[in-house]
Amino acid sequence: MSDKKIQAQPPEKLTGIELIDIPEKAVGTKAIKSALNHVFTETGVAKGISLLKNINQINGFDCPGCAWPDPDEKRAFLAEYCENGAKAIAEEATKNRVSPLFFATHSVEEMSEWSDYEIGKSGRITHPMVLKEGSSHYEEISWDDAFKLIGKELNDLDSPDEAIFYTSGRTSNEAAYLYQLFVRQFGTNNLPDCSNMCHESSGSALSETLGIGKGSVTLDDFNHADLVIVMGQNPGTNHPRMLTALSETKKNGGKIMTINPLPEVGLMNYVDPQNPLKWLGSGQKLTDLFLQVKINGDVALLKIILKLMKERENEKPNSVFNHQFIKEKTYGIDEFLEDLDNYSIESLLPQTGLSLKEIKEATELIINNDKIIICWAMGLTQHKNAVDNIREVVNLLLLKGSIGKKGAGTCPVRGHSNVQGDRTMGIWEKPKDVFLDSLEREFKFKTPRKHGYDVVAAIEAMHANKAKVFIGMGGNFISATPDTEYTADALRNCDLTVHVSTKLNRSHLIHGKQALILPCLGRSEKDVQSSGEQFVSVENSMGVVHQSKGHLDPLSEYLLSEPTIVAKMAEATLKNSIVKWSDLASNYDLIRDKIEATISGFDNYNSRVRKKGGFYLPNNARDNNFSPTLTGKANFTNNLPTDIVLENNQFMLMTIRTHDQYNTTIYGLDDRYRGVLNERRIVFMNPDDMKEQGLSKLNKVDLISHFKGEKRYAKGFLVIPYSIPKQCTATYFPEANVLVPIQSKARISHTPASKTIIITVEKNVN
Ligand SMILES: Nc1nc2c(c(=O)[nH]1)N[C@H]1C(S)=C(S)[C@@H](COP(=O)(O)OP(=O)(O)OC[C@H]3O[C@@H](n4cnc5c(=O)[nH]c(N)nc54)[C@H](O)[C@@H]3O)O[C@H]1N2
Ligand SMILES: Nc1nc2c(c(=O)[nH]1)N[C@H]1C(S)=C(S)[C@@H](COP(=O)(O)OP(=O)(O)OC[C@H]3O[C@@H](n4cnc5c(=O)[nH]c(N)nc54)[C@H](O)[C@@H]3O)O[C@H]1N2
Ligand SMILES: [Mo]
Repeated sequence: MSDKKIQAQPPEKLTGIELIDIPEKAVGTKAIKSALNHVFTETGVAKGISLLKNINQINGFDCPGCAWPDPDEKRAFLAEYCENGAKAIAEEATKNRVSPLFFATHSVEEMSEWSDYEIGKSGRITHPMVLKEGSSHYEEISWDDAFKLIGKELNDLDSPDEAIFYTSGRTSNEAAYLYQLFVRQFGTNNLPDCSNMCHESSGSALSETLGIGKGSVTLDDFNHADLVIVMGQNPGTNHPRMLTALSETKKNGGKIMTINPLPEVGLMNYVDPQNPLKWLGSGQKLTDLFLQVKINGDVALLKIILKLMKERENEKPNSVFNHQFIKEKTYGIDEFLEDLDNYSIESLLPQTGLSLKEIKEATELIINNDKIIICWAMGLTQHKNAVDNIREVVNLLLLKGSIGKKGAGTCPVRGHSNVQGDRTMGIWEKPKDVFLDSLEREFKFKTPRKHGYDVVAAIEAMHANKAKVFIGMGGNFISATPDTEYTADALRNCDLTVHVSTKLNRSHLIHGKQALILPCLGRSEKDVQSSGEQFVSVENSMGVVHQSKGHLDPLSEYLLSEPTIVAKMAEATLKNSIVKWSDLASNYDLIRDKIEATISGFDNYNSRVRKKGGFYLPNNARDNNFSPTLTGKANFTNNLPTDIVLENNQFMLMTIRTHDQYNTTIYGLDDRYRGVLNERRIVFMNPDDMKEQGLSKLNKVDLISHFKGEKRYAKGFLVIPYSIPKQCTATYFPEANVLVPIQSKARISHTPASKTIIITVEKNVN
């Protein structure tokens, strides 16, 4: 191998931008055309039709696109998938193969110079592969030898805490449960997961305030809500099936308020994909009130609303607050109301970028409606004060008594299709003692009690040579995590890096001394074990556990299922385990029996999961019971607005997704709903800011982030004037992850602050 470091950032190449008018509506004919195009090009027509027929059907497989729930019973053919769900399955069912010959032809260094789009389009990995120390190319390895290598490296460590076991959110309940069991028997709680970078802030805030780290609403609540507030979320792209639920809210007379720095097309106008007659019209107006807030201005905005609510309640008692609910169910109201007095509307207003008139209008909507749902995603969770954001959302709902009743409550919209289920299964670096106690009872071993590393701490540990083996159950660690160059050095420090993957990605190229790629079955594929054909189960964003069963033939005879891979890693590593690993991996009913025995809410798991639509897990907040919190009641909290003050010429940068990517998997180079085609290296800016900076449309610039005197560079981006508040900018991840400092993370949840990056924008002189 040459001495040159393999590059960890995507290459700087531009791809030939074309700007188009921003569409007026989401979904409709273009979306259907784009979906079918992707599916048929990637998979071929016959396979494509078979895939589309089975996605999200009762006996089919769970769409790997997102965690939005399906209707409990009624599901129409071609209905409960969406353009981006179709793209997700097309990626998995692609005709393209990454075979041993492919790896023999392309060195690691060569592949590292490809864009993420090119890497992903190479296709599905067909064989287990090893990169030996000092070698430039991956080569084939037998499964047995791969597991032996893992067992040896893990057992050679001075302490189990020197190993990191990452999980991405596609892993099924069955695989996740076995994985955490293996890791804990090995002796560590180092189980960081993608949730640490995603909804961890929601989990932290909701557990503290409501006693459950998950949302409280069900899909049916959208039929009954008076008002749905969508904050920091772009469902038109990332949860398109949610638009159907919002459309139902409107049909039933409810209103929708959107709080976002961008007027995201999907939230403005929408066309029902099930009603082709409407495809040609202008669509249904979804958002009634749009607040174009500044990035990270949400706590300030909510505080102004809360202050106005308090003012009105003082003027006209009983007109705003739900006193009975507050008295019976909550704790800390007085302190909370007092704390509001520490802030003045005048000082908060500039942080929001809004006019007081707009905020008053929003407040009226909140005052005049009782059944309120608040939905949110990454726009609230990826800031330094992200936990504050969500606790402030809870404060608002508590004042109105708008939780634990029909048509009202919290709705953190999850990303990965089983990220919520993985946590329920114990994929967590901070497990609760009750859970560990039950593992000990069932499996007769001493569980580790010391909390493990989350994502950021895991990177820091590898960087400091405190961790030396990295195993990734799915995901694309190098591209999903912050501070790309720092994280790359961390991974390079390892003795062994292992990835259980379906598709080639950049994490295979930024490796430890030795590296393994273990290819596994995808969701859409048949999983046949010695006891017969298996299915797995997953939990959606609203706590419904249901089955998922693939129908396609596996693309290669060498693929193993995730549960099998975990079982074999365990057998190769653990010496005194009483767990019958191979029995569990050959019959997933046996895994579900163990889940039932150790995790509450899974009674009669095997029979209930076989019922149409699955079953709901218990949810105390939904039941209006907040006893699991420390005070035994729902807690009001005092929260902090942003403390970031931008200097002259500095901008706030948020890193978001295009309409053509799934996290680090790049489906295509378009962001159709924002009018950008064939280019990812762009930065959206306010036209007045551009003028002040002397920048014109499509000027090439470098983005430089500033953190505690350190500078980080992402070079070669094209400026696009866009409807975005002043001093706010946006670009895409993973390209911009290099700008996120490893230490820039949310308080409490430690989620990387990838939506509050302080940057300057400089003309690119090359
Ligand atoms: N097709 C597709 N579907 C996906 C994914 C995908 O990549 N592609 N990813 C999945 C995953 S893992 C997740 S977590 C979800 C992500 O779903 P989203 O959270 O919708 O994804 P982002 O693109 O990060 O969009 C964040 C939104 O928040 C807004 N925003 C940013 N900062 C702020 C702020 O400070 N305040 C407010 N109010 N708004 C802000 C942005 O303008 C943007 O509209 O989607 C899931 N579904
Ligand atoms: N700057 C910035 N960074 C972010 C975010 C952001 O908004 N801004 N968002 C964050 C969020 S919300 C998340 S969730 C993370 C996502 O982080 P990850 O979950 O780590 O990343 P993905 O891109 O979803 O992982 C894609 C890879 O998963 C593998 N894969 C796909 N399906 C399967 C399967 O069925 N089994 C297995 N074993 N592997 C499979 C494929 O090899 C594919 O390359 O990124 C985070 N990073
Ligand atoms: Mo996510």
